[in-house]
Amino acid sequence: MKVAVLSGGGGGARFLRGVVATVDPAGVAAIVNVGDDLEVLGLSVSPDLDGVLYALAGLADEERGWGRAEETWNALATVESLGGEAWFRLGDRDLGLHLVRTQSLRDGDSLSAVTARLAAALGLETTILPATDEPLRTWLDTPNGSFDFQQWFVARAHRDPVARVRYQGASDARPAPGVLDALHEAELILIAPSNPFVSIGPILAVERIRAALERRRVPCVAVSPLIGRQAVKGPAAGMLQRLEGGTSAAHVAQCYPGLIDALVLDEADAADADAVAELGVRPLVTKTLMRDAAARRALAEAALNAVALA
Ligand code: FO1
Repeated sequence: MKVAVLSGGGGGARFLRGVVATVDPAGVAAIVNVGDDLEVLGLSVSPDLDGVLYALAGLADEERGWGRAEETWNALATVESLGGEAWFRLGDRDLGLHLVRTQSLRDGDSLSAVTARLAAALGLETTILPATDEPLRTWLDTPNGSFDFQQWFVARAHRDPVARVRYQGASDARPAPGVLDALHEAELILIAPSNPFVSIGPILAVERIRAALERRRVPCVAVSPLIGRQAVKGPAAGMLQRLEGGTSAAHVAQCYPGLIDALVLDEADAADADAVAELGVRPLVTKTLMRDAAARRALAEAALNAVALA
């Protein structure tokens, strides 16, 4: 089965593990957010692409939710002791990937080409695509100023309330090679349980990706990132409250107007199912917490079957 999955890093990457455990990984294409990308210590870092690469390769630190398992921090300690930039923590193992990516980009390769090589080197059969090869950066406007994503998220611990999200460069950004093909060839499109504003939003801000979803001939199923109207981790609930006016599953569905046919929501949010249905989106209620491999797989199966079951 051919499946295209729009994804961010943390929850999206875990969900992708469930998807590739359920269908042939070679039939899966992950279209990944690059709005969080940044340069640190002269290195090009793509946190969500790396989250997906590490998760699918079984290298991710599941507890921390980002970076690699069994990480050490010697290089960072040296950076810190020398007065270098240490707010964004790059571990020793993680650094190796950023070195390879940075060199390839400096040699003129595109982000999608480098990512394909990294995925192959990690033995992955799944296609991993940045949403775009062009610069697209998420900015948050807050009462305390405007910050790029990682300044807001990491350096300021996403404490500043967000009044507006902007996707700098999105209007000129073209989908990376392979993205539109993956969407056109897919028998099913999934939107992972990632933050709608800062993980999925930047992908949908690429006009031709949004248009491909609007004109889809196959079902598109989103998975809500909320459980009991709260985020499992991160700022999704606060952002939904401020930017959509609430944290029900219906508010999640409203983030994807005309783009989804079904929404998978948690049992704790079952009371929201009718409001989701009123939006013309089929609700599918199940357990969505991905605490282990069996739970990841069960959630992926629910999403893959959401339309068939309805
Ligand atoms: N998140 C943090 O909260 N603090 C960090 O120091 C940090 C470093 C980091 C390094 C590499 C990487 O791939 C991700 C990293 N993240 C860190 C996570 C990242 O900021 C976000 O989780 C994602 O961008 C959101 O999807």
